[in-house]
This record gives sequence, C-alpha cells and structure tokens, in this order.
Amino acid sequence: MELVSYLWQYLVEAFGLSIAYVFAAIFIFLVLRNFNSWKITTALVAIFIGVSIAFYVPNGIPNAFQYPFGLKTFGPAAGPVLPFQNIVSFFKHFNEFERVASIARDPNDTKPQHAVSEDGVVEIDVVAKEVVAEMADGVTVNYWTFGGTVPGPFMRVKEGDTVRLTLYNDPSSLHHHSIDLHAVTGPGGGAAATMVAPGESKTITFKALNAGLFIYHCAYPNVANHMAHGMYGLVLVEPEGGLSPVDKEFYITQGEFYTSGALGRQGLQLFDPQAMLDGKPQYVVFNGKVGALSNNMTANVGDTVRMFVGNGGVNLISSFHVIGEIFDRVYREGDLVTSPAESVQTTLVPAWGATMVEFTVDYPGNYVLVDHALSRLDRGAWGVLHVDGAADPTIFDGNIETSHGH
Ligand SMILES: [Cu+2]
Repeated sequence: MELVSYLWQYLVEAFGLSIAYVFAAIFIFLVLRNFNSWKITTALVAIFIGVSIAFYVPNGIPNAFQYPFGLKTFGPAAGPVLPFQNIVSFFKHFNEFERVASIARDPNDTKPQHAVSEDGVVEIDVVAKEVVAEMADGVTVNYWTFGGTVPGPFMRVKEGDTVRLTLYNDPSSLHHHSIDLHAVTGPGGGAAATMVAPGESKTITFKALNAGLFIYHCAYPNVANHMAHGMYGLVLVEPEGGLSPVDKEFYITQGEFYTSGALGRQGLQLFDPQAMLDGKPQYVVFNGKVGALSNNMTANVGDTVRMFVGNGGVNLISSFHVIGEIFDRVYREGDLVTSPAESVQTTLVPAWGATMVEFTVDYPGNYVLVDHALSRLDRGAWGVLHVDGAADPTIFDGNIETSHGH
C-alpha cells in the first residue's frame, strides 16, 4: 500500500495513456473498416516503419536490457545505467529500505566523532546505506548514503594521524559501495581496498599526510551514479596545532540530483542517467534536500563563523556566496597550508572539492547562503544563517523589508 502511495501519479498517468492507446487502436480499426483500402493500410504501415527507422537506427541496437534503454557511453567502465533486474529488485525489496525522516545532516555537526585506540590510531567506522527519504514535500528519492544522511559524517582528524577506517555495507543495500577519500595517499584514495558487497565490511589504514579540507565519496562504478545518489562527505585534516578557535562552525555540502520527473513532480522519483550525462539536474541542494539549512544555523553579532563547504557534484561548480556578508578569509579549494585569500564576495567550490570560509557577523538578520548561479536557488540551493544581537546603525541602517529580493 505504501508503494502505491508513492506511485499513484504514475498509475494515474498509465491509466490515462492506456485510455489513449485503446481508443487510438479503436480509431485505426474504424478507419480501416470504413475506408477499407490497400492504400490506407499501406500508408499506415509506412508511417509505422518510418517512425521506427527515425527512432532506432541512429542509436543502433541496444546492447543490454537496461534503463535507460539504448544509452551508449564511452567511459572506461559501464555507464550510469541500471540493469532492469536492479529496478525489479528495488521494488521487490522496497519495504526493507529504511525510511529516513530527514536525509539532511545537521550542519552543526562538526565535532570529531571517532574513537582513538590504545595505540593512538584514529578509528572511524562508516556504514554505506541505501534509504528512502524526501527531497521536498511529496517528492521521494532512493538515496544512497554514508551513515543514512547527506552528506555523510564529518570526519575530523589531524595532520600526521594514522586512521583505521572500516566501511560496512548494510545488508539491505542492493549495490556494492566503496570509499575514496581525497585525504588519502594510496590506490584509489582507499577505494581500491574498500569495495564491499551488501553485508560485507573492509578496513584500510592510512596516514593523513596533508592538511586540508577534502571530500570523500563512493567510488564504486559507475562512480558518478553513486555520487548522484548522495554518497559524499567531508574529511578535515587539521594542520599541526589545529585550526584557530571560532564561535560557530557549519558543515555544508552542495549536491545535484537527477530525477526522472520534472522539478516538483510528486511521488517516487527514479534516477535519470541521461540528465546526469547532460548535466541538467532537477534539484541542486545543500545537505541533501530542499530546505535542509532553512532553520538550523544561528550565530550572534560579533561571532566568527567558519563554514566547511563541499561540493558533491556531479557536474556543477558552485559559486558559493552568503548574501549580505563578505568572507574575511577564504581557504581556496580547501588549502589550509597557504595564507588564505581575504575579503572575498563569492568563492568557487569545485565539483568533488571543498572550500573553507570564515567571517565575522557584524549585524543581526537573515543571511542567505546560495550558489550564486542563481537559477539553482529555485532548484533548492539555499540556506539561512540567522544572526541575533544588537544592530549597529553605523554598519547598516535602513528599513528592512522581509521580501526584499536581492
Ligand atoms: Cu556507492
């Protein structure tokens, strides 16, 4: 019954189409009966053959029974297709996927969460898990995650640490997964040694040689496909001596979601590989869903704010900006070694990269985080930093209207 509630739009659509097909067939039958002639029959057959040639010949014959049917790609491994049997097993096992009330990771979640073993090794456990959650009201997506949220857990270690990381693939998963941490020096960033089948786990040990803010992501082929389902997060390797203390830290990732239905279409959304190849996402969001950062980021006037900003891609470069603020320091591309850039309005976050920004908040109000390629705002890429405190009229003075535009 639950599945029907997710799919009722498709069922109504299929009902409408079936009415159209049935009556089209009746129409053709009546035409042929009333004007029974070899000329009309020949014309109809010719139309059918002509349309078939136009659709199928340019793409060649499909080489596998997969979705989308007939998609041809030229990467070194299989393209972002789903074998039809995977779609069948998805619906067969639909009730076994965990329903996550909110897929969004709390942006305040930046503290180290790992244990340290007796021999001083940092122990990090991550679970790859495929879940069902809402992208927006009534829009349901099958997310693939690290830890059941998007982004995955914030990993926070120090330069020189030895890290023992175990990736466990939940038994309810339908797919293999792995983890490639851009902080790792070694084959596949760890992915070559962490390919795990559902129910399996694998452990790697690595030394955090370079300080920086790095992305991590699933790297099981088709890699872009796994990323586009939500499998990414950030790993911070603090330089020796640690980062300077600040009042507030926030963990933010931008990501793209390629749904089969248009923006806002209700019900369960299938992944659209063709849209991903075309670089045309339906949703561009922070922390996995529309509105994930709408009411959970606060600071007080005078606070220094630090944002760890990652970009899970797959395709877009983020032009990250906080409306009404200027970044005092930008650690470009997550470089925590070189002196930061200063006094920057908008900074770039590369696809599958990260940036760290810091700024002091001087005036109360709502500060809207955006990817300043602003059509993405309407696809979901926005968040709000709410600042409380006394207003200093020498910094800003004016009548603030709530629907101010920008
Ligand atoms: Cu994966």
